[in-house]
Amino acid sequence: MSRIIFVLLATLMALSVGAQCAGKETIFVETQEQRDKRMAWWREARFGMFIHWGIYSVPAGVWDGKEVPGIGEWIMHHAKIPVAEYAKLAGRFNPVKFDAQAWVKLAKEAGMKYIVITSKHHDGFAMFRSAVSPFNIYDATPFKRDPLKELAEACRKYDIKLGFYYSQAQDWHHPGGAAAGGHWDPAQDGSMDDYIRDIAVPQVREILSNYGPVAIMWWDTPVDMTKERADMFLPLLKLQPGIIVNNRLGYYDGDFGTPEQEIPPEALSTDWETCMTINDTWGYKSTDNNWKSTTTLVRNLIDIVSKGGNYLLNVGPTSLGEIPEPSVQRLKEIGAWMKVNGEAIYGAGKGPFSNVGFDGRCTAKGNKLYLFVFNWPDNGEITVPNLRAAPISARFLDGSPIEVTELPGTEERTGLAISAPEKPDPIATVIELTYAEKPTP
Ligand code: H79
Repeated sequence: MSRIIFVLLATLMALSVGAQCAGKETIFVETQEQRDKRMAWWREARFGMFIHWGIYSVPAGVWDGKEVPGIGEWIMHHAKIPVAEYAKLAGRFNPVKFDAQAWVKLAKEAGMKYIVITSKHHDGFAMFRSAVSPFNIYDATPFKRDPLKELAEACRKYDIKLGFYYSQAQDWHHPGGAAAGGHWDPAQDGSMDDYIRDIAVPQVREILSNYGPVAIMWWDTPVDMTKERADMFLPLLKLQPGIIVNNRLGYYDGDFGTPEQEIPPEALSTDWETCMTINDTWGYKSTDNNWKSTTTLVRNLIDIVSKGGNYLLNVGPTSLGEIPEPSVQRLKEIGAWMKVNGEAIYGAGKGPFSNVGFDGRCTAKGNKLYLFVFNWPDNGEITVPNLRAAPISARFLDGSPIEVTELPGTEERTGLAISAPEKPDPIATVIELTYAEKPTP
């Protein structure tokens, strides 16, 4: 029985991911040059912060005294909580410890270049002051502040790009909004077209009008989206010239693919961004302590950049407005590594080797290659696969003295042997190789 459920879930998941990628037309009409210009900052950035914050942080994964399995922001769906009952959580949401500058400074310290925050998740609760629906943080909570406004100001102050997540299709609160697997409360029933026209479209107009520059529009789970419904949102994008959109609006191709909780096995030739949690939940869950190690998180970032992608790493702040301490600690540790090695990440992409031949990865940027050694072999030396030319210089980014030996190669190709530094970085030691020209395999 449990196996059947598992297969069913796996199929549903595959379907939902498939639907997210089944783009048929591009959203923006532009030349390749215009597109490259629009995508330039995003391709350079490589590392961003995802923030899942909403009133689901009040129950924090526990309902009626029991832990509800699954991701925290889905608690309303998983526990089939009636709309009116879930809505009462707003009255208990008062995140007095929220400090937009502290969040932005933390992202910056981690080496992140952009932030994407949930402006409305599937539960239908707007985390901004909305004139469209009273079910929002300004009107329905004792907090009486607009965190998106404060975050937008802080992002401008610290030169961090800001994007908004908005659940355009699923809305379990407003009548007519979609719900994966169907509605569970008659209060959810209604016309989806009315919901799109009267709630989703005007709210997206608000977030694209009232908060200054919006760099990214991050749609999610296009349940029941059609071309006609997607078309309702397209004119709004003109409010933010240069905006970048993901591929989850429905029907349309976006600017980038969105592998969720996974890293593609091989490099992709299109733009893409892996979004991932630090523990197992997006929205805060008091019972989830399955934190990934800093080493895993940094190596994920390296793996992703070596395959030409971005890493959007999630934090789930509490109902008091605080980013959980285990996340803060890891982000600071990532930042310490990035401070030394960031130049091997920013603006870098896929390297020339199909297999580096050691336990690590390679990225490329202009005439430079960066080798990331995760674990040095027992003989204390890595060998680098042959390229057509030898580098003109080599260095460890941490400043350790370097010893490089050219290996006897063929006429056209030269291999290298590089010895480990005295104190290898247990996360990843980075070697920069500079060539006279862009190195080719
Ligand atoms: O916002 C985060 C998630 O809440 C959201 N996307 C990220 C960024 C997301 N929504 N849906 N999914 C991810 C995947 C869908 C999983 C499903 Fe299911 C499988 C929906 C129905 C079957 C998991 C199992 C959720 C409900 C049952």
